[in-house]
Amino acid sequence: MATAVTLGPNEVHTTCPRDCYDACGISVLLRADRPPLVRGDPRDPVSRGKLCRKCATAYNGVLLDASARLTSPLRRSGRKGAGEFEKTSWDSAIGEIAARLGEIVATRGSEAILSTHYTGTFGMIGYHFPLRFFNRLGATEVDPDTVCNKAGHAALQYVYGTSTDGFDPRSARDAASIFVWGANPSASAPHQQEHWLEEAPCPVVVVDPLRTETARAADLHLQLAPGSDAVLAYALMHVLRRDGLIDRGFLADHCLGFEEVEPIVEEWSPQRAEPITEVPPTLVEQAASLWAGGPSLLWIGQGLQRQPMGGNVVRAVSLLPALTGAIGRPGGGFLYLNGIETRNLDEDYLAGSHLARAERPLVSQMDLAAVLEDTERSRALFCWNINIAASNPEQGRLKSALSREDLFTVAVDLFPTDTVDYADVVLPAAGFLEHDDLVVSYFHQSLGAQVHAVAPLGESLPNSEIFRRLAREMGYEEPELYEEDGEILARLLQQSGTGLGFEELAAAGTLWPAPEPRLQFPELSFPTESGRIEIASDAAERDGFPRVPLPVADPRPAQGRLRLLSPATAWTLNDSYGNDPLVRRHLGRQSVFLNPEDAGRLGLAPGDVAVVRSEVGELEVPVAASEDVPRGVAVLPKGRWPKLEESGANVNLLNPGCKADMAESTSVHGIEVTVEPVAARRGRGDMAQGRGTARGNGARLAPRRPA
Ligand SMILES: Nc1nc2c(c(=O)[nH]1)N[C@H]1C(S)=C(S)[C@@H](COP(=O)(O)OP(=O)(O)OC[C@H]3O[C@@H](n4cnc5c(=O)[nH]c(N)nc54)[C@H](O)[C@@H]3O)O[C@H]1N2
Ligand SMILES: Nc1nc2c(c(=O)[nH]1)N[C@H]1C(S)=C(S)[C@@H](COP(=O)(O)OP(=O)(O)OC[C@H]3O[C@@H](n4cnc5c(=O)[nH]c(N)nc54)[C@H](O)[C@@H]3O)O[C@H]1N2
Ligand code: SF4
Ligand SMILES: [Mo]
Repeated sequence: MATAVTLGPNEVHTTCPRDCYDACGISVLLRADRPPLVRGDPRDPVSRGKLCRKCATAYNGVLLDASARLTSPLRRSGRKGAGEFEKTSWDSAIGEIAARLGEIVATRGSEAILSTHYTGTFGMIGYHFPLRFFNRLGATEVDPDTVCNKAGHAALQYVYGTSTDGFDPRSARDAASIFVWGANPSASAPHQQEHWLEEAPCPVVVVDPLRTETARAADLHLQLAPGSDAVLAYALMHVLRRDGLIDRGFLADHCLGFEEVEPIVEEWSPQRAEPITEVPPTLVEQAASLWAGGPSLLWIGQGLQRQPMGGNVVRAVSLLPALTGAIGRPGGGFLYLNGIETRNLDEDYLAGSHLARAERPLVSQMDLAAVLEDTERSRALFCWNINIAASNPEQGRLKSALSREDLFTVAVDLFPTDTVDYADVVLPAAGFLEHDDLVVSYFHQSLGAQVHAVAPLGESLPNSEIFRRLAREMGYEEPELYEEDGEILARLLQQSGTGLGFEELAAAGTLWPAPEPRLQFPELSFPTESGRIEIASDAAERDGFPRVPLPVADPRPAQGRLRLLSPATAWTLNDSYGNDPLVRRHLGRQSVFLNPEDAGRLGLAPGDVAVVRSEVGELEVPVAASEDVPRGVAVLPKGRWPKLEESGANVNLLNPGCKADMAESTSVHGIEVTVEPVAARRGRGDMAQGRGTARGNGARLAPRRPA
């Protein structure tokens, strides 16, 4: 399905490649003597003419502002972390990096070089091409997904054999209900909230401890205690079983091990679950009957699995579609992420997996600070597509490890982030408006062309060109390291089977290679060991997990402690745009949101400065009271640039980097903190100026879009 895009003169159609479900179609209007105007493309079926508020601001703000960007390679001139640099040339920067890497490979081995990266760009080339270089080099890989969603991937692989072959969102037209479990599209997928969910022809059920805008707009909100999702899933299954809504034929033909969970299902009535989940049994009954009203869609959020038992939780929740046989039917299924293979793209080709001469060591992002403290283990660090000093756990410890004089650090970014401040050599990356790439949404099963609209700012270069230059300087000979972007794009489009060239794709706008909604698991064969849906899993058992997901919840925080959640806000994309002046104005001061009752009990009035303390750090921030936050929970959203805060830190200063039960993955939504008034109530005066800092008890978690 293609929507023909007819461009006006001086207009370029492109696609947003950020780590976001939406992958919006964008129009760039080139104007004489003025910066280009970057807007949602009105002809694009995803953006429908409107970008999210953060990109509408930052794409016309810092993104093309040469004074905010890195525009030339830099060498460190001050102490580590000071952010003091002098300009250098590409040749000398690349020469220095290659020399240092060569020396480390010769003396310590390539494993002493670490590569940490994530989804700064999720353009296919910008994300994958540098991996060819690191595969050839044999560097230690800092496992990217462990900072985001790896527990959920691992869990779904046990149950369904895959986590990246989700439902086709277009199949909502045939769904009896949509469950959004632990995702907040009102912030993290704004166009899916505004279009897909609002236009869904069926009831929407949201499961989230917070009353987000998504929860407000839903037909039913199950506001559960954080960390109690597995128990809630069992209570729902209990009702389905009790009311004869289970598809026993489907279970017998396509699933393994229902008999092992059935006795547990029988035990966990909504009444028994309520003291743990805090969800009233009548709401569980309503939700179960909506789910079983026909094939239904389950959106498993990435936020859901960032908790101590995140893997168990996702295994438990993912049983719902199996129990009602909602798999392989239009309008039924689950979605975690739609991977690039659903568009037939070959990840191994893109990343040059075959270039690795031996298995590369893997380190969890949760262990990065510890590994960087170890002077034997780590001699050099590459940070690209990531801003670890803002987004990784153990912010204090990480920054001291990054201060090591003998840790040769290279940062590749668009902006002078906190991470860049610790680099020995800084390489300026070109932004997505400055080069071509291919964008593959992880929600819709669509493709979009990222088309260069303006020249790279200053001397900046796309990631791919930077790593081609490095490969050359290292003297590598493999041709894959030098493949040009145009060739890669042509090859990818060939793989996609659309029959289009890059220019044709650009002209087509957002394109769905499959004209009709794809069925999830149409053959009802699953890439598990047994070929069935594994409700009970030998593989999980071998890996040291229970055979079946268990109805367990995290213990409630001890007296005086609160569970800290730090989800996305609508105004930043992870830590990106935290430096945009307009974005910062809208965000207001970094604040901790509390339920008014908790705030009162703690002796805190809105605007008071509180000390939020965890086992690894403390942060002084003003308090905002909000009924959207349940009792026992504190919310301090992610997305701030530490160095731009008065405290010099963001919420990850409080993050001890504990791992979830599976895959060494983050459990950032499982942190416990205390919140106390700052003794002298200092700062009350400043607080009055803080914009966006909510006052009174009516504060909303999400600052509203200005008119
Ligand atoms: N407390 C808390 N912490 C969290 C989370 C949370 O929920 N709570 N969420 C976690 C999650 S889900 C994630 S994914 C991580 C994300 O954390 P990060 O990956 O650090 O976040 P981003 O801001 O998406 O992007 C990183 C950097 O990539 C740069 N960049 C953009 N485009 C390019 C490019 O083309 N080339 C290069 N070289 N750089 C580019 C951006 O300028 C930015 O500085 O944060 C995690 N941290
Ligand atoms: N505006 C914006 N958009 C983004 C991002 C961003 O930073 N800003 N980040 C992007 C990235 S990298 C990712 S990974 C995605 C993530 O997007 P989402 O999958 O939506 O994840 P989060 O925003 O971390 O959290 C979603 C919800 O999980 C809830 N949650 C926390 N603990 C629990 C729990 O125990 N149980 C349940 N049921 N829910 C819980 C939180 O309250 C929150 O409302 O968004 C992407 N889109
Ligand atoms: S970040 Fe997401 S919502 Fe914003 S423009 Fe990009 S794709 Fe659209
Ligand atoms: Mo993420």
